[in-house]
Amino acid sequence: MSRSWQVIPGGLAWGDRRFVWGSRTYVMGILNVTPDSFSDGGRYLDPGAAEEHALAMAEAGADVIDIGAESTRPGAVPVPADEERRRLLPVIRRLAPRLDVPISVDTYKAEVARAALEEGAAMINDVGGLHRDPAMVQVAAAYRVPVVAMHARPHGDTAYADFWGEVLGFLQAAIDRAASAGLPREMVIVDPGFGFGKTPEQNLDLVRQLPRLRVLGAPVLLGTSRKSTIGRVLDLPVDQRLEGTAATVALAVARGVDLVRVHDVVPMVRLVRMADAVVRHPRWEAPSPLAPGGAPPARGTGVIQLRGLRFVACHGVLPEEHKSPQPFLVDVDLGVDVTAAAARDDLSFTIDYAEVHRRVARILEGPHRRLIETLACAVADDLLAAFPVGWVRVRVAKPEAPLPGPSQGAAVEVWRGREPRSSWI
Ligand code: HH2
Repeated sequence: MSRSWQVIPGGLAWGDRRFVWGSRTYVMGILNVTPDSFSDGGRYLDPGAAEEHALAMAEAGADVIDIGAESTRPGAVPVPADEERRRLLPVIRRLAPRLDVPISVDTYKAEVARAALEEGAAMINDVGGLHRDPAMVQVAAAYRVPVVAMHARPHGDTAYADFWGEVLGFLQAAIDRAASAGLPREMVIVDPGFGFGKTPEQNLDLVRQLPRLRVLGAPVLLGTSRKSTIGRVLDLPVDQRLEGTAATVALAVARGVDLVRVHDVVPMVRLVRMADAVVRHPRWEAPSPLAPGGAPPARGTGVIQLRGLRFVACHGVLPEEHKSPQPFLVDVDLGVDVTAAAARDDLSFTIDYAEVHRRVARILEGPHRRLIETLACAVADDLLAAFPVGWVRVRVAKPEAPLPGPSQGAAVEVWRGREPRSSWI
């Protein structure tokens, strides 16, 4: 693997390719090197055909190529790791030097993921959600690559006591598992697993209530492409599900999805570009970092404000500040569209204050920092990465800062906005 991943403000970078969550929707193109995948089984078993198809998807605008060698469709015959490697590795070996986008390996087996990373894959897509093979997190952490953790239950096992509670709990556990293995939390992408142990109605609900995943503070991937729920709704066979897929992808973009996993890259890239132009185009200008404290954005659709979050900690430059805790006060402004939440009176369409507080606390109560500048920037970057906001403003105050004369302390305020629109078209 020649290029490495970096955590950047609001996202990830792979070499000079940037994935800034919230700035646009990223497209993962599917390449199944299987004889039996439900929609394209047998078409790309030949490494040459697979290579051509992957290059064509990248050329059409795919941001990631996801290569799988074991079908997950109901009734598929399990593939031993040896056979999976035999199908995958020649294709990855040919493609890695020729592709300018990262290759993701679609497997739930750690040993297969490791072999694929050795050949040049740069990401793992684990339909086992980091639960099925306990060694998967170690592989992701050792190679320091992003991993998609997908929620799944065995096909047909659809009797949930609490559907959303289980999906969110499962994905939160995957994030925690990755973090405790040493993989940066920012490198976990969550996927609710459309079509994996869910009824058609539950699958539709995943799309309908996609913003509920935001509580996890991780980028979200959704894979609806050509799936049987679409066939059930439209009563159409697998080769006629393009429009149904398009509807789900457009709705997912409107609900803030970060990546979509699709077979039909040409139409879906056009679709997400169009939908992004409507949805992500900032309806207000992010406030200029050069003019902090200025008037609120003229055309803003909303600002969520948290004031005076209080923490007691030992940050500071002076030796005595390392030993004696002192208070820190944090104010947060989040530029966010609140109209959908207001129209429905539904928390899942907006940002949960408690989650914001939890994230701020993790930084303020985290490792020692000398400067409140560092704290303010860390909080701002973290909130921008975690939530679908256009901009954030963070003020960190130290009311008892040791100053030479009487004072009300010191504070630092930072602003962060999404990238300018010109850089994401
Ligand atoms: N769906 C499939 C396979 N891998 N990975 C993620 N993260 N999310 C998904 O929804 C998902 C996935 C099934 O689709 P496909 O690869 O086309 O079919 P098959 O498993 O039959 O090869």
